[in-house]
Amino acid sequence: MGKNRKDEQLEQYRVDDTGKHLTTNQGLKVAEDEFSLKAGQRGPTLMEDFHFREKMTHFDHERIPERIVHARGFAAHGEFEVYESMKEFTKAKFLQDPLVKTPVFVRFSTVAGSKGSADAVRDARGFATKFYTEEGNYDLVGNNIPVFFIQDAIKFPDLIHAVKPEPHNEMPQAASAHDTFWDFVANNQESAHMVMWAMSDRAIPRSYRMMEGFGVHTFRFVNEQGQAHFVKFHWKPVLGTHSMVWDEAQKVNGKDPDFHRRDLYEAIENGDYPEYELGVQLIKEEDEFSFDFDVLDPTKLWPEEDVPVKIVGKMTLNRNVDNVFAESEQVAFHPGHVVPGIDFSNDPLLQGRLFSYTDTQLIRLGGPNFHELPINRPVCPFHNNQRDGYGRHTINRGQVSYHKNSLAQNTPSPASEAEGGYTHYQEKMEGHKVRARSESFKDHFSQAAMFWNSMSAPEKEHIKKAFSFELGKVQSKSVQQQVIDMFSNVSIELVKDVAEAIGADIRKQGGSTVTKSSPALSQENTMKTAKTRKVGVILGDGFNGKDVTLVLDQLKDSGAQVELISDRLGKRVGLDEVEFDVDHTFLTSDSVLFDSLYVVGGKDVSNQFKQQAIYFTKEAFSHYKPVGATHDGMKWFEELGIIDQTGVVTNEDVNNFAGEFTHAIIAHRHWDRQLV
Ligand code: HDD
Repeated sequence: MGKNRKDEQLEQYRVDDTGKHLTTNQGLKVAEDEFSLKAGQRGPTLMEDFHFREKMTHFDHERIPERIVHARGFAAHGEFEVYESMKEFTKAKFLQDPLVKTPVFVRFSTVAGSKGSADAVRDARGFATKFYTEEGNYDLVGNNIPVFFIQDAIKFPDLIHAVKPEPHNEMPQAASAHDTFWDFVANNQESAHMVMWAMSDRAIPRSYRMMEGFGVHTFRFVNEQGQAHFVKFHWKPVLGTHSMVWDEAQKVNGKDPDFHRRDLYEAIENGDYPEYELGVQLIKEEDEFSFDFDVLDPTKLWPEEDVPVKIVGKMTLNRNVDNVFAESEQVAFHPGHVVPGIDFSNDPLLQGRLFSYTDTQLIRLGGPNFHELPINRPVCPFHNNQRDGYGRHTINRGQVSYHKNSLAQNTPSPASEAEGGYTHYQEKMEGHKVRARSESFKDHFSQAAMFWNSMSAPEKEHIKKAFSFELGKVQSKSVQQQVIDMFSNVSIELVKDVAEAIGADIRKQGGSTVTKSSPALSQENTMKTAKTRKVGVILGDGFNGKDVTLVLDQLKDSGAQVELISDRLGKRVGLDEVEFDVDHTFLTSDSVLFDSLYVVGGKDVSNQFKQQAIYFTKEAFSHYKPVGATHDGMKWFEELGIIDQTGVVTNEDVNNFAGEFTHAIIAHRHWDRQLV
């Protein structure tokens, strides 16, 4: 793979210390790095020890403040290409030429948890993309949920105070299942729609590679002629949108708190590059008022069946970072980083974000020169009269640092529009200075009900369970009841079971009158494939090597990833002397770390081995995962009493088995199951 422009730029900052002498930061070679300088072997350390002082001081200052939200994240490099010119709608250069590959850096994150929190929590996920374009950096700072909790940025500190651990005891970590969050929800009912998403499967994605991304706000595309369209941005994962189940997610957080970052990192290392198509929904300026929602309201989506998503390009993530701190931690995103052809709307949430992001980098990255950090530098030149400040790298030459001037021929000079100068869309504005919210923002429940209507039966079941879990953790009876009252406006079918689970009452009848649904919102209708699905193969000594090899080869041909689990590491030997290297033991892995299990067993396995295999199978089965067995595994499935259930594949003919099992894997989960 050739280096793209960003990669080339980063190269000049990369350092490899291997094989080099140890030096101080001043370049002085160090003769000794184990003993501080002392007055006598048993004496006190001397102030004079510059090496000790420098090493310790640097260490003492290693930590920077974590992000106030989205602290837990993981990022990767990649490229974006447009499929066809978007000239009709926008003049943004990176959206014109299909031959141009624009370098990108994407950071995925959870929202509420601290930097060291677990990955598989119930939360929205951040999906922030920095495009290093020829015209400057463009940041699309989105989430995996297309709407937001609040309609005005002034409420963001309140929302985050409510969802973060409670201040008197700093609990719970990375969870919304506590009183203050639900108190906020019940008393800020604009949150209804996003809460529905947050209680749905969307909030526990299977992988960062299998979740959608959304710009959330309405932005503007502006073309060469100055014509504007309202636009909403979508990322559609090529592998489809898939989730875990809640019990599984909670266990994953114990078995592998790094589950999502490991998944992304390993996929890229294996060459299974995550891909996402960029989609846009476009609404003409003159149609601004043609919808039953306000296009400026960030708690509303544009149903894809009404405003189709036009797929315009593809992003491929193909390189892991060299250093997580230098790149993923120091990257600074900002919805206000735009390029000509992309402009804002008056969405009051977006407008407030335009202030917050630079402000937060000042404290987080320690001053106004964070744009000079390697990961944040544009790949195009940048020139202005800004000077100095902590950590300045650039050595600006010359006498002049002001505009206008004559000593430097009035340069750096503003560029005309034709020369690529950014001009703001000339929207006509008029109005009174008011602290208010538009009447058109006041319907909080119609789209929440549409979301509910759009869910498949299992998805509805999961939402009920999520509400029951979260509210079940709330201590205040009053808050629990208020939430039931609030969501009675969405669906009585939903709140009935939840109220019963938490001992609350249904005090409002009626539910919503909205019957509309949007099939695009259900994950049931997503792309399904076996590609990159992890199959755990349970086998011990004495297996049938020929048969197992055939099955594993077919699974690999389908794109699935096969990993071997046994009672100990090392080689397992088949009856026909076929050998396999074991990847994990029952101790070091767990069924929750796999998409499916293929249980083979072996003639020479112990009873304990069998019990472990059954335990793994039972858990995978209870998470609706495809499970398959041949040989000894079939007997164990019979013992478990799961043979006739959906997504349970057994077949003595290994050829048929491989085909059927692959189909079961493609289905992702088998909801139609009686749990044993
Ligand atoms: Fe935000 C980080 C996404 C509303 C203020 N936000 C942040 C990140 C993402 C989002 C993905 C992490 C970027 C990274 O990986 O470094 N935020 C959103 C979306 C929102 C949203 C999709 C609603 C549509 N955010 C929002 C509001 C405000 C902020 C209303 C404040 C007015 N967000 C911030 C922040 C953060 C941030 C405090 C923390 C770290 C950072 O910016 O760089 O400024």
